[in-house]
Amino acid sequence: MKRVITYGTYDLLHYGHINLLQRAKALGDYLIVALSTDEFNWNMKQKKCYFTYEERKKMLEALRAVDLVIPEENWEQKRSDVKLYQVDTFVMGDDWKGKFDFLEEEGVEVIYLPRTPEISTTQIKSDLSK
Ligand code: C2G
Repeated sequence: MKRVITYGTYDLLHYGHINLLQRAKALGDYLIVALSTDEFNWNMKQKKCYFTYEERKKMLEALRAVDLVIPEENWEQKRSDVKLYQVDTFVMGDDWKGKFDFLEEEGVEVIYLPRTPEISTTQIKSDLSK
């Protein structure tokens, strides 16, 4: 069983997120999403989510592509996560290209997938505020 992991905030879930998750799942058999907690988002990413962690987790768990959702609480946990969950492949959108190549030292395949153009949570918020 090939295990894939990806990380993110996934606020205001949209088709760009879905495209990423479906491509990530297609790279293996089991997809784990490490979902940024509200505290991590606010303290480390200065992101104020519209939906709480529990609400964002519930939406991801409803997706056929997603097998497990775990909390992302800090930047450092990736190295231990890939060991703990016996991950074969780490996937992120290519806005993160190069940032997580160190995980190859843990024997993990690191893949950056092209982002879906023209959609983002920030764009949605901006459009709705007009
Ligand atoms: N994404 C995408 N296309 C978009 C928007 C997002 O492919 N139009 C991808 C991002 O590249 C990321 C995932 O969807 O891989 C989740 O995006 P965010 O929720 O914005 O995640 P981010 O805030 O980048 O958090 O430790 C890593 C961080 O937690 C990543």
